[in-house]
Amino acid sequence: MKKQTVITKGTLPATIRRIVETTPVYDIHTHLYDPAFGPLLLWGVDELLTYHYLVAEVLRADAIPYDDFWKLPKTQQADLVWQRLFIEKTPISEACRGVITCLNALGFDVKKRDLAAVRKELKRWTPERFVTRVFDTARVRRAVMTNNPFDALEQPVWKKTFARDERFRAALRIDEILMGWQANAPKLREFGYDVQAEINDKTASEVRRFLADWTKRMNPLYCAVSLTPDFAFPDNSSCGQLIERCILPHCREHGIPFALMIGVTRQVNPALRLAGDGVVKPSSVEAVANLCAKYPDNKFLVTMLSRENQHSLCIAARKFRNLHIFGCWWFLNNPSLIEEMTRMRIETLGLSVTPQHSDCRILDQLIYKWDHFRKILTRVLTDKYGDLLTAGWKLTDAEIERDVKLLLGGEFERFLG
Ligand code: RAT
Ligand code: ZN
Repeated sequence: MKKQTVITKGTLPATIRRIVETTPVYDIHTHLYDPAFGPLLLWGVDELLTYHYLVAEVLRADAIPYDDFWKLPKTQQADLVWQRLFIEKTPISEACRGVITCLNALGFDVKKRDLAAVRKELKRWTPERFVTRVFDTARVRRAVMTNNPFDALEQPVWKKTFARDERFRAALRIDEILMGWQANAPKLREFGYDVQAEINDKTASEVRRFLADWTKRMNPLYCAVSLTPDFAFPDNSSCGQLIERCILPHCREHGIPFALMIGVTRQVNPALRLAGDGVVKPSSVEAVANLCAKYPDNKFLVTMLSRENQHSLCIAARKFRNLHIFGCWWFLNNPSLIEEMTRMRIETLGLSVTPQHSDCRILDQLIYKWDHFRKILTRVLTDKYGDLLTAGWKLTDAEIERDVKLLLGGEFERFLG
C-alpha cells in the first residue's frame, strides 16, 4: 500500500496543487465528437478563434455587418478575430485568454503572435493523433458528447456500425422533442414513428420506441435537454406531458439520469446565430424541486444558467438525493463566477457535486477549460482544507486524492450507479 503522508499547513498548498493538477478529469458535458464522426469533431486554431463566445466579442469590436461576417470563409473570420481581439487589444477576456492558454500548452511561442505559424504546424496533425495529444495535455480521461438523433450529419454515423473510441461517451439530446414538438413530430413520422401532434397513448408509446431505439444505438449515459427560463413543472404543455409520459419512464427503465440545463433564451439576437443565445432572467428552482419530489425513482442532473439561481439550486440538492448538480455553464464559465459557485457548492454540499464541465465545442479547448478550472479548484480547496487543519483535523495526501477524484468526475460516476 502507498505510504500516506500527513499534511501540515506548510505542505498543504503544494500538495493540493499537485493533486488537482494531476487527477484525470471525467468531463460530463461537451460538444466534442468521437473521431469516427469525421468533420463533426472540431479542432485547430481557426475553430478556436471562431468559437461562438469569440464571435460575440468580435462583433462588438468590429462594425462589420453581421451578414458580411457570416459570408467570410472561416479563416478570414478567424483573421478578423485575431486582428481585433488579440492584436489591436490585449486578449484579456476569458474566451480570449483561453486561446492563449491552449496555444501555449501546445508548445507555440505565443509571444511571437504568429497565427500563420500555428496554422502551418497544426496541418501536420490528424484528428486521431490530436485527440490523444489534447486529452493527455488536459489530463482528461473521458468526455461526454452531445448526441442529437435529429442531426442530419450525426444520424447516418450512428446507423452504421463503427468502432467507438472509449474516451467519448454518448448523451442522448432530446431538445427537438421537448422544445419543438409541433415542428418535429412530422420529422418523427418521417423517421417511421407513428406520432400525432396530441400526446395521446399511441404517441407516447411511439416516442418511447424512438428513445429506446436510440438508446440501443448510442448507449448514452443520460438523456439531456436545454430549457428556457420559463420551464415549469408540473406543466400541461407538450414539453411537460412528454417529460412525464415518455422521458421519465424511459430513464427509469434504462436506469439513466435525465439532465436538465435550464435558463437559456434562444436567439436574443438571431443575427449572431450560434452566438445569439442569452440569459435574460432567472429560472424556477421550484420546477426542479417538484420533479425530484414527484419522481424519487428518477435521477436528475441539473445545471442552471443564471447566477441568481445558484444558491437555491444548491439548497435543492441538499433536499433531494436524486438531484446531482453540475458545471458552471456557458455564461457562468468565468473565473470569478466559477470561484464563487465552487466555494458555495462545496460549503453547501461537500463533495457530492460535479463542480465543472467544459462544454467544449473545439477539442483544443479541453486544455484551457480544465487548466483554468484546476487553478480555481486549487485555491478553493487550499482554503477549505486549511480551515480544517486550523480546527485541529488531520489530513493525508491519500484522502485529498480521494476527494479530488470525486470532484473531477468520480461523484458523477457514483451518481450514475
Ligand atoms: O455552451 C455552449 O456552447 C452553448 O452553445 C450550448 O451548446 C449549451 O451548452 C447547450 O448544451 O445547450
Ligand atoms: Zn452545451
